[in-house]
Amino acid sequence: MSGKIFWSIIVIVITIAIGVILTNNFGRQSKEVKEFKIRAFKYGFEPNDILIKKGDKIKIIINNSDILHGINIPDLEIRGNDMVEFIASKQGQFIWYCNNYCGEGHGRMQGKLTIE
Ligand SMILES: [Cu+2]
Repeated sequence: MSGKIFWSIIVIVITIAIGVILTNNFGRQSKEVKEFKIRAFKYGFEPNDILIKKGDKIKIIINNSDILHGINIPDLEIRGNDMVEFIASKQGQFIWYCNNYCGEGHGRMQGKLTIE
């Protein structure tokens, strides 16, 4: 291999590596995670109303303050007991429910997620 070809390959590899690093860093900055903390209790959520924007990267931490509840958003196919993470993919209003049967008021446990 001639020296010219060798150094050309080195330059190409370094250029690609720099490109990958820059892309990853900018990607991270534009997708900052928006974090919410929700307390779940018999029989409700606090807060029970969340407003976010389409494209937001969301993390909801669920504090099950008495027994296990969790969150289930059927329209978005999102569910979890202690935490849910997702990207808000479509606009609309979505009701979330309790993810685990927790007593006679389980069916009343609701919250509303609005994606603008
Ligand atoms: Cu519950």
